[in-house]
Amino acid sequence: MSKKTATLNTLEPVPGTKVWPGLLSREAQEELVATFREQIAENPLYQPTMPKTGKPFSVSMTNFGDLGWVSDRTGYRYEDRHPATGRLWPPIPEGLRALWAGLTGYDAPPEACLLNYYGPHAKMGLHQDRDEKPLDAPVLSISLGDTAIFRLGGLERKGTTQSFKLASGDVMMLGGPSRLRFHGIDRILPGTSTLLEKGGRLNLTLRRVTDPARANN
Ligand code: MD6
Ligand code: FE
Repeated sequence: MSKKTATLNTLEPVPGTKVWPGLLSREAQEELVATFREQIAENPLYQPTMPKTGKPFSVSMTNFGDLGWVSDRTGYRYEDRHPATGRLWPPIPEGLRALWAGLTGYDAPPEACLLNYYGPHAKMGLHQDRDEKPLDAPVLSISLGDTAIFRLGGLERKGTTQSFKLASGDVMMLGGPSRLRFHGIDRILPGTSTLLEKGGRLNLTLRRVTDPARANN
């Protein structure tokens, strides 16, 4: 992936929440989409379901890396295989691993890269990312395609929230005191990007899942 960046402007709306608007060039975005396209036959998007209720998510998902985040009636967890194909997840694209190393400064590589696909009506409810062991590792998020309205709350579900837009090529991090902030996607703005032929939005989140300081966890 090209290292060329449109801007090195870093925004930090609250401590630990960092946004790099337009960090990925159009060329880098197209390269990522091409990589995902190549993988899609053997690593298809699937529709996960909510724990207990079995209600389908409006977002479809797949993963890259040693571990992938999955949800079904039995709960949320990380698994090394695709729930529908039974295959190991493909590796995290090199460009994304380099981005993680450059932006997080974390001393171990990411183990999971969750890919979320949003059609025109998809959204994601307010949630915390807390299925990972090392909470000192941030979660790094890359947005591709249509712009999304991202909602950022506090450390409790109730309480005040703010929202901001995430456009194609924007990179965002929840780390430090923001690592467990509630967040979600209110909606996407269809037709705001030409990156994906059929429209919609892709979001990638890179995570460290196991504690690098411990051999077996
Ligand atoms: C999304 N993002 O942008 C959903 N999680 O589609 C997330 O859930 C998220 O952007 C943890 C850290 C950053 C994120
Ligand atoms: Fe999240």
